[in-house]
Amino acid sequence: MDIQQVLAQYRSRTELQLEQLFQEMASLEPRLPEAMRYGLLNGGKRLRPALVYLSHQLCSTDQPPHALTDRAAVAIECIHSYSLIHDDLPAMDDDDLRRGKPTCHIVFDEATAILAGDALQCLAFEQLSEIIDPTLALRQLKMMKVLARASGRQGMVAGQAFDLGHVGQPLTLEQLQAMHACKTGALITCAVELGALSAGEPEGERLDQLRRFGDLVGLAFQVQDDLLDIEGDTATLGKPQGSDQAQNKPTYPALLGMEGARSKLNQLHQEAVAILTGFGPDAEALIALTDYIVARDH
Ligand code: GRG
Repeated sequence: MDIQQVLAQYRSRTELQLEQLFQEMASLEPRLPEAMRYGLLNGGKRLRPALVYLSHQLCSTDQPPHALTDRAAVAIECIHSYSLIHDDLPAMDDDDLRRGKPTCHIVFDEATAILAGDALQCLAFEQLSEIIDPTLALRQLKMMKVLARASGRQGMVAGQAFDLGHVGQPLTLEQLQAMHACKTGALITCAVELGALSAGEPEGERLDQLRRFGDLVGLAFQVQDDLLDIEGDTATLGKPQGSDQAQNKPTYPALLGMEGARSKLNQLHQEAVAILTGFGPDAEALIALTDYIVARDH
């Protein structure tokens, strides 16, 4: 299986829908949709929508993704983009560049970037609440709840709050893991869950296994992100691996060393794939995406 090709196909499918959002969007203040569009459509690997689509495929082998799966893919990317726009703000990470381009608040201004993030968050729930077929309404309600919990005070926002509340403080491995499980992991698990729910997967052992798989991939994603950060610094700045950045920021390499972090990544990868293997041959594409996530180079 060529996972790059599969990813490209789902990336196009997602981006086509994201583009369409702005054709329908009349606004009192045109700078707002421009800033939202900039945050949403300035690149991005679209890994979370791919997880939605492939999880749907696993749970509904004989059906192509339907409108609800598309809505979930768009909704999760709206939440992800809002989080990146807000994370880059001076009050948070204060970054000037995102995906190699000036951040939203640099191109527009801080207030517009805050509002663009706010509006993207609302748009995510608007997308999921759009009635497609009355028989799907309960499924949609459940999906909105899953997305709200993953994004909010028990999920991504909680992880961000913990991170900002502990700047400069050493964290234990357990604290680091709990922070990332919320900050990045919750939305990744949510993507897997939304795909399965959009296929009508009922509560039970299979859905629990998929959630566990999502948790493992979410952590693996973060460990790889930490490793890429340090390898990037080594390549561009000539700093030795595991040097100042690794010691100042709470990261897996800072706590475990580069080799320890690689071994952690390997362990999470193997556990995640073992869960999917239990689903049989239908899990092939999701396994290929997992392999891609842990081996990605950006
Ligand atoms: C502001 C409420 C709020 C939350 C922000 C997700 C997050 C919380 C901050 C992002 C900080 C960050 C860069 C974390 C590392 C993991 C991560 C989310 C990387 C970006 O995700 P990718 O690689 O991004 O999927 P692309 O650009 O491909 O969309």
